[in-house]
Amino acid sequence: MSDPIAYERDGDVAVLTINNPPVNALSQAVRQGLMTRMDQAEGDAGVKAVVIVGEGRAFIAGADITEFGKPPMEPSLPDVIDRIEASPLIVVAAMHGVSLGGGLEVALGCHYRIAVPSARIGLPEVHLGLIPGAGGTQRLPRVAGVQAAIDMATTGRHVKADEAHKMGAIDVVQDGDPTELGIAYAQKLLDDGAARRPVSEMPAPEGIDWDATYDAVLARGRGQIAPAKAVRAVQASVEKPFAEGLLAERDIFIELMNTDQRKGMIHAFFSEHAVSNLPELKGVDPRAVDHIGVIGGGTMGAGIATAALLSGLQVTMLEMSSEAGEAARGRIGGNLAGALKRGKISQAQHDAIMDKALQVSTDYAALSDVDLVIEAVFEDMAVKKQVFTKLDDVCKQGAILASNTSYLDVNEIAACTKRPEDVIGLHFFSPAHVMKLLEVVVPDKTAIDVVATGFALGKRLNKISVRAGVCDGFIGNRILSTYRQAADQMVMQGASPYDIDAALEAFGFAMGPFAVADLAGLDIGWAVRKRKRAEGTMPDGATYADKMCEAGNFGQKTGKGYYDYAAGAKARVPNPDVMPLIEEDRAGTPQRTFTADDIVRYYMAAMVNESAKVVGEGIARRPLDVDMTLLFGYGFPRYRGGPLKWADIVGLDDLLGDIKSYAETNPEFWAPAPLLEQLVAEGKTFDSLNS
Ligand code: T1G
Repeated sequence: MSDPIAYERDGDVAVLTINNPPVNALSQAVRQGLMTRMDQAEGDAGVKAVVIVGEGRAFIAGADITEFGKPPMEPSLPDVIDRIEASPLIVVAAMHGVSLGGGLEVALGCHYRIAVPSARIGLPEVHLGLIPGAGGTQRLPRVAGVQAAIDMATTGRHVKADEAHKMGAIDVVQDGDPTELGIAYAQKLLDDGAARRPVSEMPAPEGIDWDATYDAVLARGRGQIAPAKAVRAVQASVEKPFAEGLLAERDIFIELMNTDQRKGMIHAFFSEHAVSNLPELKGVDPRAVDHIGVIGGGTMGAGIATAALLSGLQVTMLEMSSEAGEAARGRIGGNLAGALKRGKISQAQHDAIMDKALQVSTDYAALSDVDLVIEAVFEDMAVKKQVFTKLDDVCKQGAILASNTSYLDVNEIAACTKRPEDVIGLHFFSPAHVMKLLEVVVPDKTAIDVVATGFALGKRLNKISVRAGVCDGFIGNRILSTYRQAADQMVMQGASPYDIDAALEAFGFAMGPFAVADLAGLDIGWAVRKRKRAEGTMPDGATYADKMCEAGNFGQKTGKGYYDYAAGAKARVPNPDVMPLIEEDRAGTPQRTFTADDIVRYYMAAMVNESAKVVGEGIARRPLDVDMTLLFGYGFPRYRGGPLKWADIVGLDDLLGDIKSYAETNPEFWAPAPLLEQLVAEGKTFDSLNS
């Protein structure tokens, strides 16, 4: 590749411009280029200062993540940064876009830093299961203080230029062209006789209560270790001389580089990008979507409308009455008020949305000009078919008709229209303007440009879009149904709901399945069981879960479910009425003890087995599609990468062995997935199917 670092002179100032699209990652060529160009500047007569600037949309987005897991290539980033800092010339970083991870570390290796107002800095390594590995935890405390450094290194959050300036990480914030700003600032420093200012020579900041900080960060990480390790690295910047602090940081970095959590989080990072980049959509132009219709202004419909409005789309909300329409407008207004309060939108944007972009109507004719319509009406096939029949009559040619159904057969819905090629499923997760996951459900006759439009809409709404085939529950809810049944099996065999929740929260879930059920409402499952018993697809006889509901225990919404919420949702005191009901139902079932590890293995075996069936049947395109679904829609812990990444790490042959042993007592539920058996037989991993 051509030299990624351009070299130019402007009077006494040499300008090094990094050009490594798309985000100036610090590849080996960039690192080598910086070393070479620093030598060139120092050998160039008359040069008294150097400016380092990024071409394109970023200063530097960080180390080149594609190099992770491969043998390290010289020069290392710490060596490059030490080389920059040791230069006898004054070195200025001119920053715009993002300066993240190694990018910020390069900037901190410079003697001065100038940035445009829209620039952002950050140390996001914890999102990759790592900590900064090129001096970030040693230099940032020296310019910004310990608290700011710990906040940034443990959360990975992006910090805007003005805040970075206030904390001392950036010296000057000024609007303009980054290169010109850098040259002018360097020239001013020379004119003022400013000295070089190596950060490593600045005094170490005051210490804090490190153990208390470590414990608090560890507890917040819910099993993820990198953030807490970052605290220890910052501690080294205070308690050790700079050179020894660098070594301490490097030791922690290398320790984390070899962890399963790093493997899981890097997998999540790349999968997050790959999941919406489907090969079959390459070169397919999506249809233009500027105006959408939403039918049904309940929580889900209002959330969908909110997400669309926040992305700049015009929305026509259709409800069945003016009162319902106004209630929908109120829900959307409430959602937008939250966005306003969080600074996501300005008051002017809020008012423009509510006064212009959002229209509410009770007349289907109002949808005659929409480019795409999403129905979010009652989950009943007859109702859906009525809606789609009307849409077929009213909507213009080329309009896309989408259902937000969470499990109904979208092929059957498409078949009731004269335009099945324009029908698709867009399954949002509640609250739709907050949850990142969008399942793009593709019926048999859907046109490829309609699929492309679904993904384009998902990107515009800042969603993680996953392609799903048509089956009961698509990807996420189908797998959820299976592992929830596994949890219920364990309850019948002797594990308490409380042990199960505790074991899975220790595994990394934010909430265990029974706490989640209390949050969602136990009456939802009760209604489904009653419907299925009425249809004859479920055996008669009330279970303990039914008896809980018959007693009015619906979970948080009634103050009691599996837990008693009298002391508040955080307390989660077990409801004493539950175990006696469970013990009644257990009668006749052989009992066994479950350790926390047993619980995780049983629960995860069910999740992995069903996931393998979903991939094997083509409902999900690749294992990574299942991983991203569970990460972004079901609270699976990100540092484990997803259920199928976790399975690869723990070993598929052991998992298959577990499943076969469970199948001895329940052969139908635990029938091994053919794909899992095939991978074990071939000695392959789920990851081998992700390319
Ligand atoms: N390395 C390699 N490729 C990267 C990359 C990186 N650091 N960051 C982004 N890309 C690719 C990405 O895969 C995608 O590729 C394209 O750029 C556009 O990304 C030593 C060890 C920078 C805020 O963690 O947060 O430094 O899919 O779609 O939404 O201490 O990417 O198009 O082929 O996300 O505008 C620390 C991770 C590394 C930054 C841009 N840095 N990246 O967001 O575009 S570790 C990070 C991001 C480190 C040092 C440590 C975002 C972004 P493709 P995109 P975007």
